[in-house]
Amino acid sequence: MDLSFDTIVAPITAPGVGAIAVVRVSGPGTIKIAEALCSKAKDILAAPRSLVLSDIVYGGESIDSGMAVFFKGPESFTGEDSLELNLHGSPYIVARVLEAALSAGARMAEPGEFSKRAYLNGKLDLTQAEAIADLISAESDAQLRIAREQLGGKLSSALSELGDPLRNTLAEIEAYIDFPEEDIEPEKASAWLAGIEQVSSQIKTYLASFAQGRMYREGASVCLAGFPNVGKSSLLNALLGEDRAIVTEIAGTTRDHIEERISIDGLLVRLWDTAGLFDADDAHSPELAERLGIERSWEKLEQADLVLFVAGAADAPGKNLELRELVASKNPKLLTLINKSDLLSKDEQLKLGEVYGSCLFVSASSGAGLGELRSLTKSKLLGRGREGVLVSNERHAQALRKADASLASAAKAIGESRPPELVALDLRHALGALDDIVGVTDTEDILGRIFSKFCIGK
Ligand SMILES: Nc1nc2c(ncn2[C@@H]2O[C@H](COP(=O)(O)OP(=O)(O)OP(=O)(O)O)[C@@H](O)[C@H]2O)c(=O)[nH]1
Ligand SMILES: [Mg+2]
Repeated sequence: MDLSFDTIVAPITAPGVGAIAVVRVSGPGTIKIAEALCSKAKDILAAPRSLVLSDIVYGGESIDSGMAVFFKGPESFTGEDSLELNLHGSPYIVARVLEAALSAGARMAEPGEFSKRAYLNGKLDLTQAEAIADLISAESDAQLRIAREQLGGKLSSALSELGDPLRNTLAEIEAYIDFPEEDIEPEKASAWLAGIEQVSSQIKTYLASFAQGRMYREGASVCLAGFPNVGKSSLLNALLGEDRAIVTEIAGTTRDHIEERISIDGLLVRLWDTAGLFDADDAHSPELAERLGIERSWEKLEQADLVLFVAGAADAPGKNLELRELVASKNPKLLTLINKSDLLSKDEQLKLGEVYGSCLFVSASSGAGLGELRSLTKSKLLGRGREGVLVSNERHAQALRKADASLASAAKAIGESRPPELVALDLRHALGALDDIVGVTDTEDILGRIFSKFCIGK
């Protein structure tokens, strides 16, 4: 890959007015740009990694004064010479400084281009670069924790360990290919098979963590569903702590679904309130908008990681039980809530609890049971909690699936005593898929896809 880069520039702080704004320059022309822009260029360049107060000059006049710092490559984020200018936080000053840098030979950086250079210069592997993007967009403790672990290299080191036994097996198989007159001893073949199966089972363990990892990284989706008027919107408001959804005593109040984000003990949850599901026997006949809303409710509840099926405490359970069965047939990950528990005595709750089986009594009005609802929701979503390496990114999961498919094919080839060349080919494919997770060697396409999701300046 061609590593001769040009010099790029971009603001690395958010746009808008602020106390300071930072503009970063990176590439082989950095020194020239520092000399063109900074009145104190000599001092700045003589003392890398130190802040030096300097005027920023353009067109013969000073346009700002700020703290400049020079990073001599490879001791910089990108691995190449870089300059960071801490300016007064005015979008106008930033625009002028960018103009000055462009006229001194830089070009505007693409989104994620600084990180892409850091990757191409070996400062970060791909999972770490992705972790930076995740870190910046984190909205919950769980997202932050998982991104920091990945940035620290936890995933990369687990994956490189995973490939080691395969590399050994491959070397042994290749030795047989080089000396085709020797027969493959049956013990050898079964040792290879055992090694491959061990790696495959580790890959499966990592893949099994993906359902949980995805929820940590992207948040989980939870759908409130049930008949009209049971208090779904009231529960959304109660969990959110604000009057977001309209609540009335009229059945069919919610038409279009509403999505709100809440944090449950550090886990980001996208909570969906939906239109009450239509009851075919009800005299109430929904109009078109309501019917369309109901169709969407079914779609949403099928997609959710968890359905909170809501029944009203004062309603007859028969129809609710039927509806719950139907909902469970679309999405079996379900928790039954009996809302409006404030209308029932303890005895009545006990009796109703027996009818519904496993369920939780809550009251959107009084707040009863909501704490338990939060903790049950989290444990239903995440199971036993997390341990070990967690795969949280779809790209990584896809590569692991690909590697495992190649291992299955290698194992099959050994089992059928196929030529060792075929086994070696499968193993190379598996190793290639694992390597792609931490660093691709030549695929601009993959790099483009990863880094274009970054923001400008990262
Ligand atoms: N007593 C009592 N009333 C409640 C409770 N929760 C909701 N309600 C009332 O039940 C009625 C319906 O509440 P909503 O939250 O609009 O019900 P919904 O399930 O969203 O209804 P649709 O949007 O029509 O499907 C309103 O009059 C609420 O005040 C509760 O916990 N206790
Ligand atoms: Mg509603």
